[in-house]
Amino acid sequence: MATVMQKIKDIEDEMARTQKNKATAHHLGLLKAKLAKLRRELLTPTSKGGGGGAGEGFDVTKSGDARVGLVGFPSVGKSTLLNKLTGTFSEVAAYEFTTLTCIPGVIMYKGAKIQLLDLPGIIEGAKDGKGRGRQVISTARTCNVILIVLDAIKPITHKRLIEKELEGFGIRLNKAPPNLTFRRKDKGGINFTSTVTNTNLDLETVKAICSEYRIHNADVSLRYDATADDLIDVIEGSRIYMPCIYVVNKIDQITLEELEILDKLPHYCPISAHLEWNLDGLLEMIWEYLDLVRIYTKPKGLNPDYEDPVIVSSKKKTVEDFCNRIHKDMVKQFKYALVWGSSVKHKPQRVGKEHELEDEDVVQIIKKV
Ligand SMILES: Nc1nc2c(ncn2[C@@H]2O[C@H](COP(=O)(O)OP(=O)(O)OP(=O)(O)O)[C@@H](O)[C@H]2O)c(=O)[nH]1
Ligand SMILES: [Mg+2]
Repeated sequence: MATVMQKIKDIEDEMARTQKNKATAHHLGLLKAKLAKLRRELLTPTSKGGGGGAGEGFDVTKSGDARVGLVGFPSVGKSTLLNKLTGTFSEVAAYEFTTLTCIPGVIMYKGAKIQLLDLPGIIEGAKDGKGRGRQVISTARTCNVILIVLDAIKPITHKRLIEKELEGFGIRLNKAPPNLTFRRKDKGGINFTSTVTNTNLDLETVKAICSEYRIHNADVSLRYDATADDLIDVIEGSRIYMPCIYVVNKIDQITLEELEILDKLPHYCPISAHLEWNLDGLLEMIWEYLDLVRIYTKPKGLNPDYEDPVIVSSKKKTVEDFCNRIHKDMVKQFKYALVWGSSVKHKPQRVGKEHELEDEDVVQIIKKV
C-alpha cells in the first residue's frame, strides 16, 4: 500500500519532472490540488497513511497578550535567544536537538506580556511526519508571530527549507489572504472572471483544480494575478496568515560586508543572541509585527493607569473588544465610553461600543445604573 507520504513524494517528483508552460499549467494545477489534499489528510488524526501521529501541538497553556514562537533547524541558537530575552532557562548546547519539548518564557515589553516559545529544532520533511516537526509546526500555528531563526554561517537555502515546512502545514508567512472570490453554486458550470491580466491562471487550470475537489459549479473572480496555489488555499480554507521575522543569529561570526547585505533584506533581523547584539532591535521588530494596541484605563475621578495597559490586537480594537479583555460581563453593563487620544477629535469624546480605539488611547467606561 502506498502511504500518504509516498503519494506526496510521487506527486512532488512528477511536478519536478513537468516543464512549466502554458500547455502544462492545468496539469500542474491539478497536481498542486492533489498535493494539498494529501497534506491535509496527513494532518487529520484519522489518517492511516501518515505516521508520526496527529497534528497536535505541545501542551503549553497560552498566557499573556500574545504568543511568539521560535522555529528553526537545530543548533541555530533558539534556546540561547529565549534565555537572553526572557531570563527563562532552556538548555543550550553545541550538539543538535538539545531542546526536546516546548519551553515557554515571558517578555515584558511596553506593558504587554508576550509569551515566547522555545521549540525543538525541526528538520527537512518535518511537515511529512519526520522528527517532532509536526508537533513543532502545530504549535507554531497557535502563535501570533513566528521567528524563523537562521544561522548566519549556514547556507541561505535553509530559509527556504523552513518556509516550505511551514507552508506544507498551511501557514502563510508575511502574506495577505488571497484577494479572490470563490463561490460554489448549484448549476452553471465553472465561471472564471478577472479584473486584471492573468499570467498564472486560466479557465482550464481553474476547472482542473475545481474538479479535483469535485466542484463542478462555481464562480471564481480575481482582482489580482493570483496563482494556482492561491486558489487552492481559498478552496481548502484553514490557512493561517502569519507575520514572520527572519532572525539571523550568530552575526559575530560573519564579516561586516555580509552583515550589510543581511540588514537590507525585508523581514530580516540580524542578531547575536550569545553576545546580546541587537536584541533591542529585535524586540522593537517583534512589537511592530505583533501589531498590538495599548489602551489605558481611567477609573472615574482618578488618573489613567499608564503602568498596566489593556492590550488588544489592531484587528480587534473596538471599545467592545477592550471591555471583553477586562471582564466578560463588562459589555452587559456598558452605557458609553469616554475616550481621549488619537482615535477621537474631542477630549474626551463620548463613544459607543463599536468605536475603534488607537494605540495609547485612554478610556473610561460609564456603566448603566
Ligand atoms: N557564535 C555564536 N554562537 C551562538 C550564538 N547563539 C548561540 N550560539 C551557540 O550555538 C549552539 C546552539 O545553541 P542553542 O541555543 O542550544 O541552539 P538551539 O537552536 O536551541 O538548538 P536545538 O535545541 O538543538 O534545536 C550553542 O553552542 C550556543 O552557545 C551566537 O550568537 N553566536
Ligand atoms: Mg534549543
